[in-house]
Amino acid sequence: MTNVSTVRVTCTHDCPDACSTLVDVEDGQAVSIRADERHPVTGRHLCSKVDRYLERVYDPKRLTTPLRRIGPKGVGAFEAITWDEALDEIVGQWRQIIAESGPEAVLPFSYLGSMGALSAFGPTFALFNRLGASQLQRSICGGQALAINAAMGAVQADPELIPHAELIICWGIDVVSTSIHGWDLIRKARKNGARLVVVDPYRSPTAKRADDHLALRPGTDGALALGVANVMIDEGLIDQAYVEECTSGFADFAAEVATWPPDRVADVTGLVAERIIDLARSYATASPAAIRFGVGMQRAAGAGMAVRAIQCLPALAGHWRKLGGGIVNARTMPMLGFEKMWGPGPGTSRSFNMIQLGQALTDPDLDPKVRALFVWNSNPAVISGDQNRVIEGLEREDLFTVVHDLFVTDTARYADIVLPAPSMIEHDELVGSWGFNYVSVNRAAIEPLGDSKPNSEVARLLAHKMGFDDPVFSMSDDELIRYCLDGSAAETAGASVERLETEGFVRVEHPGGELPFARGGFGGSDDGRFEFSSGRFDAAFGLGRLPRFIEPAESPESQPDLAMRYPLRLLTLKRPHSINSSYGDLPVLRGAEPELLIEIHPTDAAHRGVVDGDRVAAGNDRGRVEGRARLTDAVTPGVVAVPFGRWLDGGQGANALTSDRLGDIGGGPTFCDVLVEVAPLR
Ligand SMILES: Nc1nc2c(c(=O)[nH]1)N[C@H]1C(S)=C(S)[C@@H](COP(=O)(O)OP(=O)(O)OC[C@H]3O[C@@H](n4cnc5c(=O)[nH]c(N)nc54)[C@H](O)[C@@H]3O)O[C@H]1N2
Ligand SMILES: Nc1nc2c(c(=O)[nH]1)N[C@H]1C(S)=C(S)[C@@H](COP(=O)(O)OP(=O)(O)OC[C@H]3O[C@@H](n4cnc5c(=O)[nH]c(N)nc54)[C@H](O)[C@@H]3O)O[C@H]1N2
Ligand SMILES: [Mo]
Repeated sequence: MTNVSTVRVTCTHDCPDACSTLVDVEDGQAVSIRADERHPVTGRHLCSKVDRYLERVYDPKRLTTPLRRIGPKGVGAFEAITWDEALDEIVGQWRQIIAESGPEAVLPFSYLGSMGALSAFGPTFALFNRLGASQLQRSICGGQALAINAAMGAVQADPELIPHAELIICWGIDVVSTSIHGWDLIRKARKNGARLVVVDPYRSPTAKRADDHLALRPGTDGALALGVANVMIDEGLIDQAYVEECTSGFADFAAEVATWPPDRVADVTGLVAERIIDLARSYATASPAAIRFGVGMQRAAGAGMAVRAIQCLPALAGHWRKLGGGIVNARTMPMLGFEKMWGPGPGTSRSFNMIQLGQALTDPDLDPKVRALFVWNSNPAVISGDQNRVIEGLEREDLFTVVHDLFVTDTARYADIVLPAPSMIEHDELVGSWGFNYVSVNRAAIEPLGDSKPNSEVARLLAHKMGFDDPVFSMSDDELIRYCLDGSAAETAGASVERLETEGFVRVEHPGGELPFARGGFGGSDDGRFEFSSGRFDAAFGLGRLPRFIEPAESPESQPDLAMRYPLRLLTLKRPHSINSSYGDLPVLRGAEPELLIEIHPTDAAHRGVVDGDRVAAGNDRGRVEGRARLTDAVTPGVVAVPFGRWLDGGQGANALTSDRLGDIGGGPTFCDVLVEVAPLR
């Protein structure tokens, strides 16, 4: 008789939706994965990637044993070894490096390959804290808004209320591709009569479906937001009572905003003045309007200030008074209490921004040099800024690199030791979300493939080999889940272990309820007023009290000399059929996009003698990417789009073109604030 069961697993991909899935298992083998319809956000369908997730689980290239490098770095020649051999080698190397150079010569590197609490923020942090290793600043993804919200209190309402909105602005977010269940909510709103406006330099799948698409120049969102405020104030379209009762600093803000009339905004953004005026009028008069701003707009030098300016708009219009109004987003991850797992706290203040890994590995003046790199949950050879510098660092013969992953990624090719990791259906996990108000506990649906071990287990094994006996290293995954939740904000909000065990997922109340700011209640100020002018903001970021426009770091306006050689603005775009680089080598993505396509406007192509389908290279002083030209008006003249997240077997991807320059706030990236030139390859 076959043994059949169904196990509920919350998706741990780095995605706002955090879907609830049902995995059918026969005799220890997962045979299908489908949506758990009970979950209000997941509803009836999964995304195009997770629909085919079992292909990822059982892909023939999945790692099943630890590996040791036997060829030159980057080639990807390895031999299988046992866990004991791998752990001995790692601990032996670390001990020697620490004895010679001190523990800061060790650098942990991770992001959200799995966003489970144990995998992403678990005992691995305690391990490196205990070692006294260098710290990593993890601000590559929306670091700007994260920092502002940390300093000023989160300015957001429950995204599940979107269907109540009359107007929705998707601002630098491609919901159709990156949060398909967020799109379901927008579709509901549109059925109720809502209009959708998309602010995006690219005609994304979301923009294609919008009532109105404002294709502004990359990195000019701050100017657009100030322009919208200008028109609203000028035309008397603000909610006077809300401004008086629930905000402060309006007069100073109005004075700053007065310097941004539509004509000036048009000059900076490339939009026509009338459309800016229209946007302001429809935004102000909708009852209410919701803004969903994305991570996509947080990749330019002034993106932090743009977020700050956007946050001013609902306060001006009083949209916070009504269900579905304001800025919609949610974040339950920080409610899970994972800091408890971090043990003694950092042993050093030396810290590197993950966007600048290339510098950290190649800077000749660093003392001590980074001599050991431990990578889990991330693929820095593809996802970090200035790829060529990252590769130069990874190629160093005197760098001891360990990579823990499910596959031999482009980063793992440079590793001395590779460790096999399980997929999300193979281990227990506590999962929050960065888009909706849910928390869940996963139980393994199948045994880990081969000898693969979850991140938490690898941390325990390495800690024990190092002789560390902190209690956190003796807790099983189940104990860690209970330990995290105990006394956490998630538990207080209803997500007890007992409920999670029986119900699978629990909706936690949005902080502040359905109308968090209807009468003030903003976190950053003592009196709960929204601060148009803010001493706290200035104290936190040193950028003054008011929002203002910070221009792109690389643009024809800000760097005319550079633009003589590299006149085109670059967008690096995520793929619908991948999650960052995680499906980079799988048929799901390769089938959908057999080739790397470089999208260019027909006018720019004609100037360069490029016709559709030509082999071309996009390049600048940092590097170049080769692909096939796709002539399209999805980009405006002067803009080029390159896909992000493919593996190129050690070749170069979108980040060969990007810089590792940090943006204005929170150490965020500037990956769409880049100049390039495109030339035919003949
Ligand atoms: N299918 C899929 N889903 C994903 C991911 C994935 O890789 N694939 N990644 C996940 C992750 S980690 C994240 S952070 C989210 C990100 O999801 P989103 O927030 O949607 O971000 P992106 O898809 O990076 O970019 C969205 C849009 O921003 C635009 N954009 C670029 N620069 C600017 C600018 O200066 N101003 C404005 N207004 N728009 C700009 C781009 O043209 C793009 O269409 O998606 C998550 N979901
Ligand atoms: N140019 C440019 N660069 C970008 C972006 C962009 O839009 N343009 N987007 C940025 C953003 S928003 C983000 S979030 C980052 C994403 O950067 P990363 O978080 O590094 O994302 P991935 O490339 O998906 O790499 C995650 C890796 O973790 C592995 N993994 C999955 N589960 C586990 C597990 O349980 N254990 C271990 N050990 N490994 C696991 C996966 O197989 C995969 O190889 O990239 C950033 N870089
Ligand atoms: Mo991200």
